[in-house]
Amino acid sequence: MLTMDDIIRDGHPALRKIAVDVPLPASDEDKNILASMIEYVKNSQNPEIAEEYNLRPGIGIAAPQINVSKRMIAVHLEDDQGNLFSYALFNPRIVSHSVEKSYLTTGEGCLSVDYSVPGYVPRYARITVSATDIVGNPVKLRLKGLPAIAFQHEIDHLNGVMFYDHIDKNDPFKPIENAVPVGR
Ligand code: K3U
Ligand code: NI
Repeated sequence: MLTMDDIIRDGHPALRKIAVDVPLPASDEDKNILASMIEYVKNSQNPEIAEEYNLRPGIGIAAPQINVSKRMIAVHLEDDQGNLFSYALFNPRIVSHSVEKSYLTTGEGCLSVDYSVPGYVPRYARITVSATDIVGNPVKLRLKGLPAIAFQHEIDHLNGVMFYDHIDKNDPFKPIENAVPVGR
């Protein structure tokens, strides 16, 4: 199982690389890596397991964060209405997005960043994501709210982008135009 020892930290060059597409159908090795990623996220949200293995809680993870520069992400979270979004995906792509923006009122964190970087991170309010799931089925997701923000955070990791890259350096809490706030 993955632990925090497997997660590379800010400053590691792999976090700034563009990850490559996973050849499909996925190999058993890639499927096993992706399965271990969703397992990490689930385990990290289980207080007993998280304490026993010293896991920092997360709502998602991307393969570059475990030094695997391939396009794989896992997301496991509940939205504000209690709907579960649990996905382990190969080659996710944002195929369309709203003009309207959104941002988390609390700002964002990252398992690869051991300090807090305060500020608003502008995101698209609504996105459509195409991908392939772990058993090889095509997936198309229409997302808004926290799930949309989490997917954008994880897909950014595949492109070598960190959440703090989006924060205005001179005015981190500058109001974001045409944006809906998202709480959690
Ligand atoms: O946001 C976090 C959280 C953890 C438990 C409950 C509720 C929230 C922790 S940071 C996190 O989950 C990152 C994980 C990363 F860096 F590996 F991708 C993902 C994320 C954080 C904030 C907004 C969107 C995505
Ligand atoms: Ni992150």
